[in-house]
Amino acid sequence: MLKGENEVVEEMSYLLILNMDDKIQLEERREISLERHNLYRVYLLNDDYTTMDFVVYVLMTIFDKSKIEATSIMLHVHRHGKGLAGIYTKEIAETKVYDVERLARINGFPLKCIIERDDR
Ligand code: TYC
Repeated sequence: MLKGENEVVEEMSYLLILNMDDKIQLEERREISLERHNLYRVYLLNDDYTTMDFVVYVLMTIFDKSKIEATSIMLHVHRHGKGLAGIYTKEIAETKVYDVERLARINGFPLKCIIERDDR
């Protein structure tokens, strides 16, 4: 298996062929066609100063959540310290973190988020 940004996964597959003379032939195939993209989890972190309304606004505008979903994620972060905002490719996850923290600073809040590799 080759490791990198886009992991290439080697797969074996087997094809059963019924020949004209009724003989069954087994064909082995090695495939290196499956590309698995590395994904990253973006978490929001709790703090004592960012308002609940602002966190809901961030989740709706930057993470495309509905008001109900955003409120539920915000309350989870408030109670447990950390909550999943979304799962993205590396570049998009990094952009989300940048956008959240820039919007927070502009509005005078210390809201932070972190990225964790999603290795399921
Ligand atoms: N704990 C904040 C408050 O009581 C609300 C909050 C929720 C802040 C989620 C950050 O990621 C956060 N105002």
